[in-house]
Amino acid sequence: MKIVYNERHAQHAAQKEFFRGQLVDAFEIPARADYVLQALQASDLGPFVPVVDHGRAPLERVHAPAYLRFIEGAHAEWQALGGEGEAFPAVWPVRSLRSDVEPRSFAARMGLYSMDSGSPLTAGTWAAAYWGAQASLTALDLVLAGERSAYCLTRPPGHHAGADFFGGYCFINNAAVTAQAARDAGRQRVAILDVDYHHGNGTQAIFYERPDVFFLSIHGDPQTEYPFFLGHADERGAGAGEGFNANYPLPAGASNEQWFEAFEKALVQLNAYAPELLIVSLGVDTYGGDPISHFRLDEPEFRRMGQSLASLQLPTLFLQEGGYATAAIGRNVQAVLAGFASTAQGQPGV
Ligand code: SP5
Ligand code: ZN
Repeated sequence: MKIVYNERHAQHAAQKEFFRGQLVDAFEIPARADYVLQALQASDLGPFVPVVDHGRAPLERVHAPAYLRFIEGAHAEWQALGGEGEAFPAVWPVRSLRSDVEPRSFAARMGLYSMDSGSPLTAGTWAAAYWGAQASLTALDLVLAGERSAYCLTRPPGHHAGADFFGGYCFINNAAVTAQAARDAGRQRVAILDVDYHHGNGTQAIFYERPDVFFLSIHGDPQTEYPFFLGHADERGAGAGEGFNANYPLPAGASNEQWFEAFEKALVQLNAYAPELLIVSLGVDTYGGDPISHFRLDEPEFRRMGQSLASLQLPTLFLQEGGYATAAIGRNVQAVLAGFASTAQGQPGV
């Protein structure tokens, strides 16, 4: 399986994040990708393919240009105001407040363009996120050119980022950018399967009213789990997109049996849609040892996940999302990819 690695990921290196009103050590750190890189280099997966710059246009097909400009310049603005270290938002235009006017205040724009205070914005955030999207687009190119699958090793992750806001450690929504690029390249139906522990609220919202990109997600119940405000089972799409969004929220602490029961239902739905491309938002924070999540998957389950995905017989693009048990992420990602790669083409689908 060809692998595209965002070598610039470490430019996004936050020290701290807010949690319960305190600054705690950041969870979404460069070592995450370093461990995956080591595991994949030591495996017989690969080869690694260099990143190709596709420019800004594919990002602007999903994200508001004003939002992208803001992210690009935000840390410099923060520094010019005397800010030190990473920048955090502290005020948001909720409900009766206006979000249609962009204030001049930097603090106000940080809130306008974000959903939480847990996503530190650093000097290198734009570069890491921009090149992460480029790495994702490069991996997409491989699959569009006929590769059975490709994996993009990147951070920061993407699935919480909306058309015009960051949050949940995410700034550019790589799954959405690649799904739109696949549509623009002529693929008629694209499915995005999000297996990260957290609901991919950004991806869901971007395609919620569209039938051409089917979003399916298995995640911790938003009643108790981040991102809290989206990801319920009754969110099935709207307008022309009605029926093309599927959420499988599971209680925190759900068993592996519960997880695979939901996963297999999602695969049946996905298969019935007959997409021309499958994009997997591959978070491995479903691992039992993850420090911020509450499912219980382990190496055999990650392998089984990859095998089941291969049985769909679809061109498949894997994009790295979450996973915070730093030392185990490499092993867990490798198990998914190896499970996929070891499952021969031509086996019956689900
Ligand atoms: C892409 C992704 O997985 N984003 C997850 C964002 C989660 N944000 C909330 C983090 C809460 C941290 N909780 C710390 C618990 C320490 N015991
Ligand atoms: Zn997650």
